[in-house]
Amino acid sequence: MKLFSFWRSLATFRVRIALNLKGIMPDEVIDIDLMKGKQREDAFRKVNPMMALPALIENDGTMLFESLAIIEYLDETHPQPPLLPKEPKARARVRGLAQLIACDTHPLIVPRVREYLAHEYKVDEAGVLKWGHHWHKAALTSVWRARRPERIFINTIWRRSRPCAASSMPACRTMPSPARIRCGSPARRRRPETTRAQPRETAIS
Ligand SMILES: N[C@@H](CCC(=O)N[C@@H](CS)C(=O)NCC(=O)O)C(=O)O
Repeated sequence: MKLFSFWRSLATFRVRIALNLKGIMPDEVIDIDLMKGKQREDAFRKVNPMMALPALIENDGTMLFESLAIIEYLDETHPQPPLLPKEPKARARVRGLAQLIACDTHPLIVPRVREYLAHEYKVDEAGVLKWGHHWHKAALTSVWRARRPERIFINTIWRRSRPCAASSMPACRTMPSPARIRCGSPARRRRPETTRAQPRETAIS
């Protein structure tokens, strides 16, 4: 099994998490440098015509792309431990939460979209960053509001991504904290703009 990957690829992280949970180690991990546009080279276009990561080639040569499709394939071929709950409503909820990120949010902030905004519409770097933060925040706020059984898990993730001067992921510093959402008084709790760490660069694609 070969996995086409890049450290900055959010969609590849989805697959890497599933591989890890299943205890599957790909025979080869091939780096496709998104920052150098390697995803658009002929060799990779033959693997994924959409020119996006992740992609996976099975031992018989079958080429797979789209993170959720790959994750479903891994779950079907390696059923233990299962990635979805048994009960149909719970399964639909988990799929809904996954699609909220993978289908409704992430596609808005991938390199090809950010580059299109910059080149075709002449949006400057700060504008592109603002675009990314807007969609990340909208998605994470929706996931937070949709939480129910997943509450403990999301709480943990959220706490780790609370504003923190030491954070290496600037995008996380601008997320609303659960406390702000709960008490519904963002203005009172927010530090003045000038004292907050300013975002530099989004760390993921
Ligand atoms: N819906 C796809 C998204 C794939 C995607 O856009 N991946 C990003 C990296 S996270 C990419 O390779 N983008 C290349 C580009 O935008 O040029 C999936 O979930 O696999």
